[in-house]
Amino acid sequence: MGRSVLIHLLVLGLFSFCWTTNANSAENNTGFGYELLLAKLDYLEYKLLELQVETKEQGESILVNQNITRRELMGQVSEILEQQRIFANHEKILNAIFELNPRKHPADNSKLLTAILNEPISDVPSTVKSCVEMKTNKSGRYWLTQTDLPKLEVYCEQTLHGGGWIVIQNRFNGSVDFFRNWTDYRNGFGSLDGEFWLGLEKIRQLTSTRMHELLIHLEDHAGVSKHAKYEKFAIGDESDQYALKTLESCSGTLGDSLIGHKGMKFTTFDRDNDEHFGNCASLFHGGWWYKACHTSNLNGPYKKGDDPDTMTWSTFLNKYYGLKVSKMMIRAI
Ligand SMILES: [Ca+2]
Repeated sequence: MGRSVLIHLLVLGLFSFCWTTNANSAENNTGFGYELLLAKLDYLEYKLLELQVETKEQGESILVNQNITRRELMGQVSEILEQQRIFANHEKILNAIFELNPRKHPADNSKLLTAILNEPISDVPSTVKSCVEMKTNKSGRYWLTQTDLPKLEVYCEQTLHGGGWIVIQNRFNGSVDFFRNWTDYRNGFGSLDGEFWLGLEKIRQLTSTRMHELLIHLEDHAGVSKHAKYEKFAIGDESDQYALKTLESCSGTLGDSLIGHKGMKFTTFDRDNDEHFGNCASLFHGGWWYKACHTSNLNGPYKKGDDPDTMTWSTFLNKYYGLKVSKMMIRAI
């Protein structure tokens, strides 16, 4: 705010200086006095530009450091807009004076400044230690910076079921193909802003460094939503084929269609770790902790119908049924 006050003083000084000089300008629009006026105008204009650029650089620096909340960012933007408004007034004064002797017009500088100020601010996700400990209920993308883990971008679900959830799987319109190979399921695929699978390696890192609970949120095509919550959830590492090693205490309205998969390794069409003589991922077109083969298939084909070869959870309606929405989330405990 100190900068705003300085800008006000500069503009007021300019205005008063111009006012006293205007009285003599009609008969004296050349010579040393007028040149002095132009020099001062140039100086003031330069200082305003300098302040605007400095403000923008400070804003960018804060973004790079990622230590700013969105609310604080909007405060910075408001300050820039206020300074832009002040500069617009300054430009009006300059225009009025230069009508006397248009040796130089400030329009070019003004255009430059407008271009700088209108430059879009990149949508950089904020940095948080965990979805649970953050102080906002705004769901979205965030960078997790846990001391014992590499920096990781995740989607935090902050409204459903009390919030604080890291979404590990999200499906709602079938736009992303989930019939993928081992590498894709290990590394993750899709977009955090849309449908996605976070990736087995990231899920392993998260659940092996801190205990997590698991929440399954499902909706059918009639708009009915149900959920299941497991108090403890963890998977093994890649040498263990990301086995579903911890799954405890199911509650909620969905029924438990995952417990039969506990202890099973993950299977994709190019890596058969299931107990079936064939490959369950090839038979049911997904990637899952298949046994021989499944009671749930949330990475299966996105389609309607009474069919185990769908995105399904058998205890939702006590039959295999293609669902509309599937969201799998974990939360640190
Ligand atoms: Ca098999």
